[in-house]
Amino acid sequence: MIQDPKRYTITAALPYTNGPIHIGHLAGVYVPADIYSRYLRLQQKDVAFICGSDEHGVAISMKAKKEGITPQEVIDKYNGIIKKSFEDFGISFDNYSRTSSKVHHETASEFFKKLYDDGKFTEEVTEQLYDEKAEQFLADRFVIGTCPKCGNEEAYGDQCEKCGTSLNATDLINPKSTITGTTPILKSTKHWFLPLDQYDAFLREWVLEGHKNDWKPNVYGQVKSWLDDGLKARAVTRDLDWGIPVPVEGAEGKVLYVWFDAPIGYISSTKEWAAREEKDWEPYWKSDDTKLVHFIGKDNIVFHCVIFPAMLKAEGSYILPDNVPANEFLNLEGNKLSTSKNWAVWLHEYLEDFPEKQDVLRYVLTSNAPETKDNDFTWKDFQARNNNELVAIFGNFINRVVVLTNKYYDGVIPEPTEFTEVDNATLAEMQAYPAVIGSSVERYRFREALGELMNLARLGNKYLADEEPWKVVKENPERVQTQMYVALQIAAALAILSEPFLPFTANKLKGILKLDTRPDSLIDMGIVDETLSYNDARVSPQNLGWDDVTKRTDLLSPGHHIGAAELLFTKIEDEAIQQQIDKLEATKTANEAENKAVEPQKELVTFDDFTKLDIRTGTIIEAEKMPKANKLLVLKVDTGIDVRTIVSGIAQSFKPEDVIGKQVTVLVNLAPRKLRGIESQGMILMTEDKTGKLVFVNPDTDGVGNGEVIS
Ligand code: B3M
Ligand code: ZN
Repeated sequence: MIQDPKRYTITAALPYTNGPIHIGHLAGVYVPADIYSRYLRLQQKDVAFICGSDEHGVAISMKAKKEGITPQEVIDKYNGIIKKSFEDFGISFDNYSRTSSKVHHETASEFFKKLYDDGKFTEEVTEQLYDEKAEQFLADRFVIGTCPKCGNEEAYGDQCEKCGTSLNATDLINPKSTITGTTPILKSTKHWFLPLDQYDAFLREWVLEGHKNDWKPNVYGQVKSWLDDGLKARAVTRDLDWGIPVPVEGAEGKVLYVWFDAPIGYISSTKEWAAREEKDWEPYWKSDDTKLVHFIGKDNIVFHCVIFPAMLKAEGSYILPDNVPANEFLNLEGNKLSTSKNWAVWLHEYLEDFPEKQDVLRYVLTSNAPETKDNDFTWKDFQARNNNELVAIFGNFINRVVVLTNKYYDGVIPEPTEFTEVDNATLAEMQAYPAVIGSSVERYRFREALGELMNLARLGNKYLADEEPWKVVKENPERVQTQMYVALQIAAALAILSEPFLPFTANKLKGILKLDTRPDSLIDMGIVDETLSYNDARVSPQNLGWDDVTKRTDLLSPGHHIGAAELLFTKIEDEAIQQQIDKLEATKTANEAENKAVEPQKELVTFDDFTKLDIRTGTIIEAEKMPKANKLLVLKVDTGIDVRTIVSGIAQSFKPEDVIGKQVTVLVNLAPRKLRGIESQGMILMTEDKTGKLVFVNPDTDGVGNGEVIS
């Protein structure tokens, strides 16, 4: 683990631009990466927080085929949606690029060419899967089959997402083309391979020895199992029409494998950023005093801990990641998040339903982050954490402090009188929090870190509850000056220390406390006169940093003027949550309907068998519920032959009054049978709609009378 780095390159997995992003992306990758980057900046560190859209690969081509548009149109559409979602949720990248950019095509091509010229690839003509109907080779997500390692029947040609194993398409058992559904044949084609097996010793030394104490067990364990399974050469080119053309002779129609080019996207995005900032990009990727950290989800571990490091090692001039703190998966209401099944909370939709509540989602996803195991997001928990923690603890404390300061002192920070032991102990406890929270953040334990931040708010609430300034103020107003002064320091500490986790709240709170107000606005307010220079003015220093909470007990100094009270958080009511749960229920029903298996055909009957059935048109003329039977209706049906009683199991789909007058199809020569003592003489033919609801099978021609034979 690198000690005392001079700069930090923090990368977050490049999202595929084949769809919008959801809470799983935020929880798994982007909120943790943002917390870590914001924390480092508050330590005045030199940070490059890098990301961008991953715009090549089969996933993009499949989406284009599905939507009937070009891959370029797909990536332009979703690059914009994704970029905006990150901005909306305060994910503070220093640069967000895209792998369709010129700088990336150049960077990735140069990288490939260097390895090619240095003889780091093997060139092989191999048998690859080919779809004769679609007339194209099948790789990655163009082919699906059974994973040879775990038996997952929906493994892709390059990876099994269930066990994480990286695969070559020809490893799949019973492969099927996802383009035409046909079974592919094998056809010869030339590709360039990275002989991963030659990096086994390097990877064992670098990871299994070098990072056995500082990499997360879920990451370390996966890398160890790959190495123990034995690394195989891996194709780094593909027969595809969408991607970065292979920059060597004899490679017409071939592109770089998306997982070869995408991680290089971190480098090209850094280059783009450095050019804009007039900095040199190379130290961020080539200096040994740079700390490189990759934030990813667990399905990307093999690419970031085995394949990309082998590529960097082969190229020879790059540093290696100091850590890859991959998170596990977040589930939604007990089921795996799924873009294809629309089983997700999409970020752009969340903000429509919960405007201004970005931090509530950041808070809940961090509190429930799948840091060591898969975890579940439920709307009830979302509501509980907002109401019982953010509103009741954090928001309530701030509101009381600000209301009382305005009530007792017109918003001006009071001069403290003497400090009691409790006062000093409380301030000392507050001053310990930057180190406590920082220690968790530096070990990538963001749930723990956020829990400690909330303990600081609890400290403030306890202090006020124990000191009761609202009672003391009558007899001993001098005492209350100190009590409120102490409470206000904790409020200021929360404004500073919450910024990595809850940036919108931190800004709002700094605004209420006027923590980063320019002195000129204080002069406007007449709090300090114009003769005072900024340094003399008794105003809180601007841009208070993380460590100021440890160094000072006058984050808000006497005479400083805070603003009016404003709620930081508001309660979320049951209706808003029920609406989300109903939305998911509707998605589940639609999915079930879409995936509803068609009943298999019954055994054959003869024409004679069929002619025995006497099926007629009829009309329901009376209907009532069967007493003590919640599924049955007792109907009077005019069959054209007679009016008869038929008992029908439709009471859970129809009210009696809704079926009277309805024309129906009746099997009239079904032997009568007694149901709950009532003789039923026939059967009304029904079926189910997509949602599983019962519907009548009706003759669709108007004017058909009762008793007409249906044959
Ligand atoms: N586009 C994310 C995914 O597998 C993938 C990450 C690339 S990071 C270089 O969904
Ligand atoms: Zn598997």
